Amino acid sequence: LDWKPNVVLLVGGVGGAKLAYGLEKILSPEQLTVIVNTGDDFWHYGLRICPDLDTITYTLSGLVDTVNGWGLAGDTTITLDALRRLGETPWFRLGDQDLATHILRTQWWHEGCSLTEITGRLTSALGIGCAVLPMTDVPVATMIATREHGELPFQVYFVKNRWQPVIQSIRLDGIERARVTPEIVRAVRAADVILIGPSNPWLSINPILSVPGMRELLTARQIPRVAVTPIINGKAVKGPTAKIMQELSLPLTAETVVDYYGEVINGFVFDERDQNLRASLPYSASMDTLMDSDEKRLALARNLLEWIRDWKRL
Ligand code: FO1
Repeated sequence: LDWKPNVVLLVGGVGGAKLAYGLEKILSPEQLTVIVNTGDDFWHYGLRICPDLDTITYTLSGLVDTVNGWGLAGDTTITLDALRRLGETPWFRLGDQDLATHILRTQWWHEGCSLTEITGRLTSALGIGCAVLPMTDVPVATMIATREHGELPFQVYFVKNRWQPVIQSIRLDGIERARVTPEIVRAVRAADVILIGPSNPWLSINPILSVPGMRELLTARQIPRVAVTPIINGKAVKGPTAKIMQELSLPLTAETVVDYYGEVINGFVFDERDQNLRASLPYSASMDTLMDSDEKRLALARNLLEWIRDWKRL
Protein backbone atom coordinates (compact mmCIF):
# COMPACT_ATOMS: atom_id res chain seq x y z
CA LEU A 1 0.00 0.00 0.00
CA ASP A 2 1.58 3.32 -1.09
CA TRP A 3 -0.62 5.32 1.29
CA LYS A 4 -0.12 5.21 5.06
CA PRO A 5 -3.29 6.58 6.68
CA ASN A 6 -4.09 6.56 10.38
CA VAL A 7 -7.05 4.19 10.66
CA VAL A 8 -9.59 3.91 13.49
CA LEU A 9 -11.68 0.74 13.28
CA LEU A 10 -14.89 0.14 15.29
CA VAL A 11 -15.68 -3.53 15.92
CA GLY A 12 -17.45 -6.19 17.95
CA GLY A 13 -16.08 -9.73 17.97
CA VAL A 14 -15.35 -12.30 15.28
CA GLY A 15 -16.29 -10.48 12.02
CA GLY A 16 -14.57 -7.26 13.03
CA ALA A 17 -11.50 -9.14 14.23
CA LYS A 18 -10.95 -10.51 10.72
CA LEU A 19 -10.83 -7.01 9.24
CA ALA A 20 -8.59 -5.82 12.09
CA TYR A 21 -6.25 -8.70 11.24
CA GLY A 22 -6.10 -7.68 7.56
CA LEU A 23 -5.49 -4.02 8.39
CA GLU A 24 -2.82 -4.88 10.96
CA LYS A 25 -0.91 -6.76 8.26
CA ILE A 26 -0.78 -3.84 5.81
CA LEU A 27 -0.37 -0.87 8.21
CA SER A 28 2.38 -0.12 10.68
CA PRO A 29 1.31 -0.57 14.32
CA GLU A 30 1.03 3.13 15.20
CA GLN A 31 -1.37 3.67 12.29
CA LEU A 32 -4.11 1.35 13.55
CA THR A 33 -6.45 1.83 16.52
CA VAL A 34 -9.22 -0.69 17.14
CA ILE A 35 -12.17 0.50 19.27
CA VAL A 36 -14.01 -2.48 20.70
CA ASN A 37 -17.53 -3.07 22.03
CA THR A 38 -17.63 -3.86 25.76
CA GLY A 39 -21.42 -4.23 26.09
CA ASP A 40 -20.92 -8.04 26.01
CA ASP A 41 -18.67 -7.93 29.11
CA PHE A 42 -19.82 -9.62 32.31
CA TRP A 43 -18.84 -11.11 35.66
CA HIS A 44 -18.65 -14.92 35.75
CA TYR A 45 -17.30 -16.98 38.68
CA GLY A 46 -15.90 -13.73 40.06
CA LEU A 47 -13.93 -13.02 36.89
CA ARG A 48 -14.28 -10.04 34.54
CA ILE A 49 -14.84 -11.45 31.04
CA CYS A 50 -14.50 -9.19 27.98
CA PRO A 51 -15.28 -11.47 25.01
CA ASP A 52 -14.93 -8.97 22.17
CA LEU A 53 -11.68 -7.46 23.51
CA ASP A 54 -10.27 -10.97 23.85
CA THR A 55 -11.44 -12.02 20.37
CA ILE A 56 -9.62 -9.02 18.87
CA THR A 57 -6.53 -9.62 21.01
CA TYR A 58 -6.32 -13.34 20.26
CA THR A 59 -6.94 -12.77 16.54
CA LEU A 60 -4.27 -10.06 16.21
CA SER A 61 -1.74 -12.14 18.14
CA GLY A 62 -2.41 -15.20 15.95
CA LEU A 63 -3.46 -17.27 18.98
CA VAL A 64 -7.19 -17.44 18.21
CA ASP A 65 -9.10 -20.69 17.72
CA THR A 66 -9.85 -20.29 14.03
CA VAL A 67 -12.72 -22.81 14.12
CA ASN A 68 -14.85 -20.87 16.63
CA GLY A 69 -13.33 -17.45 15.92
CA TRP A 70 -13.01 -16.82 19.69
CA GLY A 71 -10.96 -18.43 22.48
CA LEU A 72 -7.43 -19.82 22.18
CA ALA A 73 -6.37 -22.45 19.64
CA GLY A 74 -5.66 -25.79 21.28
CA ASP A 75 -7.14 -24.75 24.63
CA THR A 76 -8.50 -27.41 27.01
CA THR A 77 -11.43 -27.28 29.48
CA ILE A 78 -10.18 -29.27 32.47
CA THR A 79 -11.26 -26.47 34.84
CA LEU A 80 -14.83 -26.77 33.54
CA ASP A 81 -14.69 -30.52 34.26
CA ALA A 82 -13.58 -29.75 37.81
CA LEU A 83 -16.45 -27.28 38.18
CA ARG A 84 -18.87 -30.02 37.04
CA ARG A 85 -17.43 -32.37 39.67
CA LEU A 86 -18.33 -29.72 42.25
CA GLY A 87 -21.94 -29.68 41.04
CA GLU A 88 -21.85 -26.75 38.63
CA THR A 89 -23.31 -26.84 35.13
CA PRO A 90 -21.04 -24.39 33.31
CA TRP A 91 -22.68 -22.86 30.22
CA PHE A 92 -19.88 -20.48 29.19
CA ARG A 93 -16.89 -22.28 27.70
CA LEU A 94 -13.87 -20.86 29.51
CA GLY A 95 -10.70 -22.58 28.32
CA ASP A 96 -7.92 -23.34 30.79
CA GLN A 97 -5.44 -21.01 29.05
CA ASP A 98 -8.10 -18.38 28.37
CA LEU A 99 -8.69 -18.28 32.15
CA ALA A 100 -5.21 -16.80 32.61
CA THR A 101 -6.38 -13.69 30.73
CA HIS A 102 -9.48 -13.35 32.93
CA ILE A 103 -7.53 -13.95 36.15
CA LEU A 104 -4.98 -11.22 35.39
CA ARG A 105 -7.61 -8.80 34.09
CA THR A 106 -9.66 -9.29 37.25
CA GLN A 107 -6.66 -8.85 39.54
CA TRP A 108 -5.66 -5.60 37.80
CA TRP A 109 -9.32 -4.48 37.83
CA HIS A 110 -9.44 -4.91 41.63
CA GLU A 111 -6.14 -3.04 41.92
CA GLY A 112 -7.89 -0.08 40.30
CA CYS A 113 -6.47 -0.27 36.76
CA SER A 114 -8.71 1.04 33.98
CA LEU A 115 -9.90 -1.41 31.32
CA THR A 116 -7.91 0.62 28.78
CA GLU A 117 -4.74 0.11 30.82
CA ILE A 118 -5.49 -3.58 31.43
CA THR A 119 -6.10 -4.20 27.72
CA GLY A 120 -2.86 -2.37 26.88
CA ARG A 121 -0.90 -4.64 29.20
CA LEU A 122 -2.50 -7.80 27.80
CA THR A 123 -2.02 -6.82 24.15
CA SER A 124 1.61 -5.73 24.73
CA ALA A 125 2.37 -9.00 26.48
CA LEU A 126 1.09 -10.85 23.41
CA GLY A 127 3.21 -8.76 21.05
CA ILE A 128 0.42 -6.65 19.53
CA GLY A 129 1.72 -3.29 18.36
CA CYS A 130 -1.50 -1.48 17.45
CA ALA A 131 -3.84 0.06 20.03
CA VAL A 132 -6.82 -2.04 21.12
CA LEU A 133 -9.16 0.23 23.10
CA PRO A 134 -12.37 -0.58 24.97
CA MET A 135 -15.21 1.76 23.90
CA THR A 136 -15.25 3.15 27.47
CA ASP A 137 -13.70 2.36 30.86
CA VAL A 138 -17.13 2.42 32.53
CA PRO A 139 -18.95 -0.95 32.78
CA VAL A 140 -21.88 -1.04 30.34
CA ALA A 141 -24.08 -4.15 30.04
CA THR A 142 -26.17 -4.95 26.97
CA MET A 143 -29.54 -6.28 28.15
CA ILE A 144 -31.86 -8.11 25.76
CA ALA A 145 -35.64 -8.00 26.29
CA THR A 146 -36.92 -11.32 24.91
CA ARG A 147 -40.44 -12.53 24.25
CA GLU A 148 -39.84 -15.86 25.99
CA HIS A 149 -37.75 -15.02 29.09
CA GLY A 150 -38.11 -11.30 29.74
CA GLU A 151 -34.90 -9.27 29.97
CA LEU A 152 -31.68 -11.29 29.79
CA PRO A 153 -28.05 -10.24 30.28
CA PHE A 154 -26.27 -10.42 26.92
CA GLN A 155 -24.29 -13.64 27.37
CA VAL A 156 -27.33 -15.44 28.85
CA TYR A 157 -29.22 -14.51 25.68
CA PHE A 158 -26.32 -15.17 23.29
CA VAL A 159 -24.48 -18.19 24.68
CA LYS A 160 -26.77 -19.88 27.23
CA ASN A 161 -29.87 -19.55 25.00
CA ARG A 162 -27.88 -19.72 21.73
CA TRP A 163 -29.52 -16.45 20.54
CA GLN A 164 -32.79 -18.31 19.96
CA PRO A 165 -35.19 -16.12 22.02
CA VAL A 166 -37.03 -13.44 20.02
CA ILE A 167 -35.64 -9.95 20.69
CA GLN A 168 -38.11 -7.21 21.55
CA SER A 169 -35.69 -4.45 22.49
CA ILE A 170 -32.11 -3.82 23.54
CA ARG A 171 -31.06 -1.70 26.53
CA LEU A 172 -27.53 -0.57 27.41
CA ASP A 173 -27.36 -0.63 31.19
CA GLY A 174 -24.98 2.04 32.54
CA ILE A 175 -24.49 3.82 29.21
CA GLU A 176 -25.45 7.24 30.60
CA ARG A 177 -22.47 7.06 32.97
CA ALA A 178 -20.06 5.96 30.22
CA ARG A 179 -17.40 8.37 28.94
CA VAL A 180 -15.23 8.45 25.84
CA THR A 181 -11.64 7.83 26.97
CA PRO A 182 -8.75 10.26 26.31
CA GLU A 183 -7.08 7.50 24.25
CA ILE A 184 -10.12 7.31 21.95
CA VAL A 185 -10.32 11.10 21.60
CA ARG A 186 -6.65 11.23 20.62
CA ALA A 187 -6.97 8.40 18.07
CA VAL A 188 -10.10 9.82 16.41
CA ARG A 189 -8.60 13.32 16.22
CA ALA A 190 -5.49 11.90 14.51
CA ALA A 191 -7.43 9.60 12.16
CA ASP A 192 -7.39 9.88 8.35
CA VAL A 193 -10.03 7.17 7.98
CA ILE A 194 -12.74 5.80 10.28
CA LEU A 195 -13.98 2.28 9.50
CA ILE A 196 -16.88 0.32 10.94
CA GLY A 197 -16.24 -3.41 10.67
CA PRO A 198 -18.77 -5.99 9.41
CA SER A 199 -19.96 -6.52 12.99
CA ASN A 200 -23.54 -6.69 14.25
CA PRO A 201 -24.86 -3.09 14.01
CA TRP A 202 -27.42 -3.54 16.80
CA LEU A 203 -25.41 -5.67 19.27
CA SER A 204 -21.80 -4.65 18.62
CA ILE A 205 -21.58 -1.23 16.95
CA ASN A 206 -24.56 0.54 18.53
CA PRO A 207 -23.11 0.22 22.06
CA ILE A 208 -19.92 1.95 20.85
CA LEU A 209 -21.87 4.75 19.12
CA SER A 210 -24.05 5.15 22.21
CA VAL A 211 -21.21 6.13 24.54
CA PRO A 212 -22.08 9.78 25.27
CA GLY A 213 -19.98 12.01 23.02
CA MET A 214 -18.88 9.23 20.65
CA ARG A 215 -21.13 10.13 17.69
CA GLU A 216 -20.17 13.80 17.93
CA LEU A 217 -16.47 12.91 18.17
CA LEU A 218 -16.69 10.79 15.00
CA THR A 219 -18.94 13.05 12.89
CA ALA A 220 -16.84 16.13 13.75
CA ARG A 221 -14.13 14.61 11.54
CA GLN A 222 -14.56 15.52 7.86
CA ILE A 223 -12.81 12.38 6.72
CA PRO A 224 -13.94 9.11 5.11
CA ARG A 225 -16.16 7.28 7.59
CA VAL A 226 -16.93 3.93 5.99
CA ALA A 227 -18.89 0.88 7.14
CA VAL A 228 -18.40 -2.61 5.70
CA THR A 229 -21.63 -4.56 5.29
CA PRO A 230 -22.40 -7.33 7.79
CA ILE A 231 -25.14 -8.58 5.41
CA ILE A 232 -24.38 -10.55 2.25
CA ASN A 233 -27.27 -11.56 0.05
CA GLY A 234 -29.85 -11.12 2.82
CA LYS A 235 -27.84 -13.26 5.24
CA ALA A 236 -25.40 -12.64 8.08
CA VAL A 237 -22.03 -14.36 7.72
CA LYS A 238 -22.14 -15.35 11.40
CA GLY A 239 -24.38 -14.72 14.38
CA PRO A 240 -27.84 -13.20 14.79
CA THR A 241 -27.70 -10.00 12.68
CA ALA A 242 -30.27 -11.19 10.10
CA LYS A 243 -32.48 -12.78 12.76
CA ILE A 244 -32.53 -9.53 14.77
CA MET A 245 -33.42 -7.49 11.68
CA GLN A 246 -36.42 -9.75 11.08
CA GLU A 247 -37.48 -9.54 14.72
CA LEU A 248 -37.28 -5.74 14.62
CA SER A 249 -39.36 -5.85 11.36
CA LEU A 250 -36.54 -4.30 9.31
CA PRO A 251 -35.98 -5.09 5.60
CA LEU A 252 -33.28 -7.73 5.36
CA THR A 253 -30.79 -5.91 3.14
CA ALA A 254 -27.53 -4.03 3.57
CA GLU A 255 -29.40 -0.76 2.87
CA THR A 256 -31.11 -1.12 6.25
CA VAL A 257 -27.65 -1.01 7.82
CA VAL A 258 -26.77 2.13 5.82
CA ASP A 259 -29.93 3.82 7.16
CA TYR A 260 -29.22 2.64 10.69
CA TYR A 261 -25.74 4.22 10.72
CA GLY A 262 -27.19 7.44 9.29
CA GLU A 263 -24.91 10.45 9.52
CA VAL A 264 -22.16 8.49 11.28
CA ILE A 265 -20.99 7.25 7.87
CA ASN A 266 -20.41 8.93 4.51
CA GLY A 267 -19.37 5.77 2.68
CA PHE A 268 -20.44 2.14 2.59
CA VAL A 269 -19.06 -1.09 1.17
CA PHE A 270 -21.59 -3.64 -0.04
CA ASP A 271 -20.65 -7.17 -0.87
CA GLU A 272 -20.02 -7.91 -4.55
CA ARG A 273 -22.88 -10.45 -4.37
CA ASP A 274 -25.19 -7.45 -3.80
CA GLN A 275 -24.14 -5.55 -6.96
CA ASN A 276 -27.58 -4.06 -7.50
CA LEU A 277 -27.51 -2.18 -4.19
CA ARG A 278 -26.28 1.42 -4.06
CA ALA A 279 -26.29 3.64 -1.01
CA SER A 280 -27.71 7.15 -0.98
CA LEU A 281 -24.32 8.28 0.30
CA PRO A 282 -21.50 10.26 -1.31
CA TYR A 283 -19.49 7.05 -1.68
CA SER A 284 -20.34 3.38 -2.03
CA ALA A 285 -18.59 0.40 -3.58
CA SER A 286 -18.96 -3.35 -3.78
CA MET A 287 -16.16 -5.73 -2.83
CA ASP A 288 -15.62 -9.33 -1.79
CA THR A 289 -16.31 -8.86 1.94
CA LEU A 290 -16.43 -12.56 2.87
CA MET A 291 -13.17 -12.92 4.84
CA ASP A 292 -12.94 -16.71 4.94
CA SER A 293 -9.13 -16.85 4.58
CA ASP A 294 -6.16 -14.76 5.73
CA GLU A 295 -5.51 -13.78 2.09
CA LYS A 296 -9.05 -12.44 1.76
CA ARG A 297 -8.71 -10.46 5.01
CA LEU A 298 -5.61 -8.72 3.65
CA ALA A 299 -7.24 -8.25 0.25
CA LEU A 300 -10.33 -6.57 1.70
CA ALA A 301 -8.20 -4.32 3.92
CA ARG A 302 -6.09 -3.29 0.91
CA ASN A 303 -9.09 -2.83 -1.44
CA LEU A 304 -10.85 -0.70 1.16
CA LEU A 305 -7.91 1.64 1.73
CA GLU A 306 -7.07 1.92 -1.98
CA TRP A 307 -10.68 2.79 -2.78
CA ILE A 308 -10.79 5.40 -0.01
CA ARG A 309 -7.42 6.87 -1.06
CA ASP A 310 -8.91 7.61 -4.49
CA TRP A 311 -11.97 9.46 -3.12
CA LYS A 312 -12.18 13.01 -4.28
CA ARG A 313 -11.81 15.50 -1.43
CA LEU A 314 -14.82 15.44 0.91
N1 FO1 B 1 -19.47 -18.09 22.49
C1 FO1 B 1 -20.29 -19.15 22.52
O1 FO1 B 1 -21.16 -19.28 21.66
N2 FO1 B 1 -20.20 -20.10 23.53
C2 FO1 B 1 -19.27 -20.01 24.51
O2 FO1 B 1 -19.23 -20.87 25.39
C3 FO1 B 1 -18.35 -18.89 24.46
C4 FO1 B 1 -17.33 -18.78 25.40
C5 FO1 B 1 -16.42 -17.70 25.27
C6 FO1 B 1 -15.34 -17.59 26.16
C7 FO1 B 1 -14.45 -16.55 26.04
C8 FO1 B 1 -14.62 -15.60 25.03
O3 FO1 B 1 -13.75 -14.59 24.91
C9 FO1 B 1 -15.67 -15.70 24.14
C10 FO1 B 1 -16.59 -16.75 24.25
N3 FO1 B 1 -17.65 -16.89 23.37
C11 FO1 B 1 -18.50 -17.95 23.43
C12 FO1 B 1 -17.88 -15.90 22.31
C13 FO1 B 1 -18.63 -14.68 22.79
O4 FO1 B 1 -19.31 -14.80 23.98
C14 FO1 B 1 -19.59 -14.12 21.74
O5 FO1 B 1 -19.25 -14.55 20.48
C15 FO1 B 1 -19.50 -12.63 21.73
O6 FO1 B 1 -19.80 -12.06 22.96
C16 FO1 B 1 -20.41 -12.03 20.64
O7 FO1 B 1 -19.75 -10.94 20.10
